[in-house]
Amino acid sequence: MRAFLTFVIYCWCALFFSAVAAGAEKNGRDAYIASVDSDGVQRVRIVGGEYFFKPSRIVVKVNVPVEFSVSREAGIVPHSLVIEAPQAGIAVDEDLSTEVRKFTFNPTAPGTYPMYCKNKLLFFKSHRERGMEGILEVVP
Ligand SMILES: [Cu+2]
Repeated sequence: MRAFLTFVIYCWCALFFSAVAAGAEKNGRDAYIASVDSDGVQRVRIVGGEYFFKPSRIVVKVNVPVEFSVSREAGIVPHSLVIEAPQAGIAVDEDLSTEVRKFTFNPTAPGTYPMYCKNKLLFFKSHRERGMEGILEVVP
């Protein structure tokens, strides 16, 4: 009985701290502010998984080319990365692979644009609803 109680308390603590960590991530503490490389490109590495993007908040400069290197964690669940911001010349819709894929775009207007995974398994919440979303912030 005592061992069982210890186990229950341990589980509670583990749950509590993982919830706190998830909350911190949602608040954008893992923001990544891109720097411009010597060849004039802002490079950003993004990893997706159940159910997050890392980093979940990305800050890039306007009118400077951006190169995203994206992949997903190992596992059977498929993921994607979507950013629809035609007003800023951004149209990203990529399926994520465990191998890193690169693509570039040029953000043409400052603003805050959502990025998310469009995947959803029938009858279940979408990955976006489960927290697989983030923010791309384009700054002057
Ligand atoms: Cu997903």
